[in-house]
Amino acid sequence: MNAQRPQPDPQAISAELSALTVQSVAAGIRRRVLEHTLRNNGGYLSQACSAAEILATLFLRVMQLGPSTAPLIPRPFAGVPSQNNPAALTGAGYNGPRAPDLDRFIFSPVHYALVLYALLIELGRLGPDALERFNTDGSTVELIGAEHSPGHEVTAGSLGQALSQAGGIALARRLRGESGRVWVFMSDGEFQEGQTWEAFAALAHHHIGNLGVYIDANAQQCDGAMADVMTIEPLADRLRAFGAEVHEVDGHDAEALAKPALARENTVIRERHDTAGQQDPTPAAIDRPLVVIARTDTCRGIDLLRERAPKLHYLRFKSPNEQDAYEDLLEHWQDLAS
Ligand SMILES: Cc1ncc(C[n+]2csc(CCOP(=O)(O)OP(=O)(O)O)c2C)c(N)n1
Repeated sequence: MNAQRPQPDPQAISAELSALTVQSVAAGIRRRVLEHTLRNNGGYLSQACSAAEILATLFLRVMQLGPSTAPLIPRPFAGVPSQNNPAALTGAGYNGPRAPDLDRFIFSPVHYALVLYALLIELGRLGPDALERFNTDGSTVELIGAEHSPGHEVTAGSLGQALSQAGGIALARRLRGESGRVWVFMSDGEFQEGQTWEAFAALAHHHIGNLGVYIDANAQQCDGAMADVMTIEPLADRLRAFGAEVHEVDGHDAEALAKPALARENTVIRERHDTAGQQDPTPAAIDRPLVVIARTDTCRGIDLLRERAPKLHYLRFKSPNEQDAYEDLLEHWQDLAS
């Protein structure tokens, strides 16, 4: 029973959390996803390699989030939301409370769910034991995340849907005069989807400036390299043509990842200041979405994966020898990190 577990010391936890850096959290994500992949003979490991710094930067440097309001061990699935099901929950509480001045996080490529859970654990927002419920019947800790899964706010298992939902949320926030922004994490495969481009057209039409998108441009998809299946390039030019402010950065460089968002925040603060006393000093002063294309490496931090490139979408060990090589890597993880 939970009541019998030794209770963690809140002071020790808060000291530990304040020492976190993007690099330490990213390394923790990769190690945790590797460990889980070994335990389950399968996992979305290359997504941890590509996205670790992006997600860590969003949570540590970019988004304004309050402390988690959700339990360390997630509640079981309580049914889909409906008028008749007041018990239904989303996993957004792990990203903090909903408040007018706080940001909202929308997680789109939900096959990356394990990477998000690992991040939440590294940040102390989710208990490590939560992964024991991963992909089991009745659990919200889904293999393919859904709106009830920790850190998730919307259901987006069919790729390319979450941006449209996030755009609606951002528009509603602007209409209410809320200063909090909406941040969306997307994969590059989603830019092969028509709905993504419809969403950008709508963002441009409604002059949505309180929304930012970070793309894990890892150049891979299920069947191999994006360029071989169906290219999305030139992505930056295409997004600019759809009215977005676009930055292309090294997706493993925390400073480069945070810079466009921090620069925009300074502009918003300046504009709020300039318009003080006038009627509508909201983030609508900036009238276009921010997009950060994070160019990433699917094998970052785990070179062993390169032996499988470009088929890296889901790692399942092909032989005991291969599994042993990854076990060995995990065993020596600390030595590699130091
Ligand atoms: C609309 C839709 N089509 C196909 C799928 C199946 N699917 C799941 S993950 C994935 C890979 C897409 O590539 P990307 O999103 O770039 O992810 P990565 O390969 O980097 O993990 C696909 C095709 C899906 N979930 N939704």
